[in-house]
Amino acid sequence: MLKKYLILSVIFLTLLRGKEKPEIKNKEMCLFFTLDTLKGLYPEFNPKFIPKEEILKLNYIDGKYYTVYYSKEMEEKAKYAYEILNKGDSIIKEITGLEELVKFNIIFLDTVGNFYTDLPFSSILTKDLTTLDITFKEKIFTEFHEKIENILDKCFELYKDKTNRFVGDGLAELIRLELMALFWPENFYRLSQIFADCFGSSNKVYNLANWRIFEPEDITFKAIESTRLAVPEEWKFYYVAPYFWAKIIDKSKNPSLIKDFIKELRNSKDRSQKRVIKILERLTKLNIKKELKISAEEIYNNICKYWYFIKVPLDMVVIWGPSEDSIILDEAVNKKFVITYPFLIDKYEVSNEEFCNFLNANGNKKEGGSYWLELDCYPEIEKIGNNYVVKKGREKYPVRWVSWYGAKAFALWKNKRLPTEAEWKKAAQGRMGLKYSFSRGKPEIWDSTKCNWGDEGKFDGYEYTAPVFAYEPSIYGCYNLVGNVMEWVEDWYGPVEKLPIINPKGDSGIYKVHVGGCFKYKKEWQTTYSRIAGLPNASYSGVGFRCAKDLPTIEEMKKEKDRKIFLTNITRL
Ligand SMILES: [Ca+2]
Ligand SMILES: [Ca+2]
Repeated sequence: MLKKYLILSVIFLTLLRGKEKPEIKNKEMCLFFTLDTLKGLYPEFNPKFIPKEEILKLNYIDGKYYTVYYSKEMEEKAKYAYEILNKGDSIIKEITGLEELVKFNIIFLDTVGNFYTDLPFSSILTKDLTTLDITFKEKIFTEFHEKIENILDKCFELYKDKTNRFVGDGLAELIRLELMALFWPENFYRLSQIFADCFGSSNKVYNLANWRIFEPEDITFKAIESTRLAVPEEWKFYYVAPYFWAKIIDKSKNPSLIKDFIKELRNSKDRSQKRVIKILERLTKLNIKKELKISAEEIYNNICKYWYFIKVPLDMVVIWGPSEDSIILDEAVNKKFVITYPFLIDKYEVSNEEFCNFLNANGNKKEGGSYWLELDCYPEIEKIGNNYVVKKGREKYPVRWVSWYGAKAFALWKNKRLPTEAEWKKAAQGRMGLKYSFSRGKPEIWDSTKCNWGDEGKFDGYEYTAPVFAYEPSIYGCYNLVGNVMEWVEDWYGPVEKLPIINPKGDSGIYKVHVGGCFKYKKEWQTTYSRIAGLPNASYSGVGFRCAKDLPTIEEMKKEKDRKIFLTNITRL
């Protein structure tokens, strides 16, 4: 999550830094200045404009800090934003020791919950980026990051030294994380997915001393698109820098290190990186140059000391389920559903190799009158003596001819579960309710080369199944949701009309559901809505599965003794 709105912040930072700041005459002007600026930057951007007379105002209690402009339907969110920003200021002061903070004069909420301030780094959601999962709360917390950057820049001109990013961005992120932990603990572990992506399989060493500022030409919308799949090197420092700060505060055993550091910096005319390192070395008695080199392995193994992060298994992704995102279970019925909780889902369909390991550990048992795997029909796995063996070359292809019972047993053995139909469809349809899981946004166009369907190998490259990692992944990073093999889900097959709208689950029937089209079927079946009924003890040549898993709750994570929210000396509200 973090990377997404950091990307937005940095785009703004870079795009706006070079621009001359127009004079703001009054608050009304400021409101329209903000939106006009956005429109100027992005001609495509067309937020819902609210007629002036319908705009309501919420003034800060002392009239000192904020005016929130909002439309009637946004009242609750406006109050929430106001409360958080107000209390957040006192925490920022506590951590930094800065008496004077850069103020927001104005906050504007548009009718879809986008959030702007009169700071030049105001966060937005553009039309191009509507597929990003940026929730209202996250937008508010982004403001803290930007606010700290503003303060450090204004008070200390820290960004003048372009190699000095670890000071400003690192501190801003550290403080932002603290605020999130306080105000939003139930979602605080969201950043975990980024850490898994960035650091989980890397032995790279990041040197924060080399972190340079972005130049405007570095940022293109194309680059943003690609960051959904791979985080560029530069972005990774946004995760390394707050870790650096947390670690040196911890190692120096000085909880007021930030305060002391800022005080020293204020008294110093030289604010170069060299000077900053010297100050930190004196205050911490640590070799800061050495501490600025942080390996991926170190951060991945130790990040949980400082924040409530979960480590996402490398073969799974997190699917976030904010309530405003809707999905369609059945195209014919066209009723919309929502999932309100986050969960984990496998990136890949379960492979022959994995299922073979399961059979070798547990045997091929009978359940519901049938074997978990129908070996008589399935030439890709065979039993030789007491062992189950995959036909050479077919290891990474999806397992098929598995009964629903077999899929369920495998999931339990892996300490996972089957996804519900709604969860699978949420993973496939994303925020925009996509028809094809290979789409990157709307409008959607069928592409016969983007998934494995029943084309007899003419276009998509595979006549039968394709390896589980074939083709480009979905917007959430899952492979072959649509196509390759259809996939068993947890639900019993029943009328979609009768399901509850929130977190639906088909809990009665005779048949189980499998979803998503397969290599045997025509293109009409290769959609995120498609569903077929199958007896749980039956197995099919075109049906496999993938697994899902619950995320740990914050209470469960608190039980792990090495986790702590870092700056525990902060006055709690
Ligand atoms: Ca094919
Ligand atoms: Ca599939």
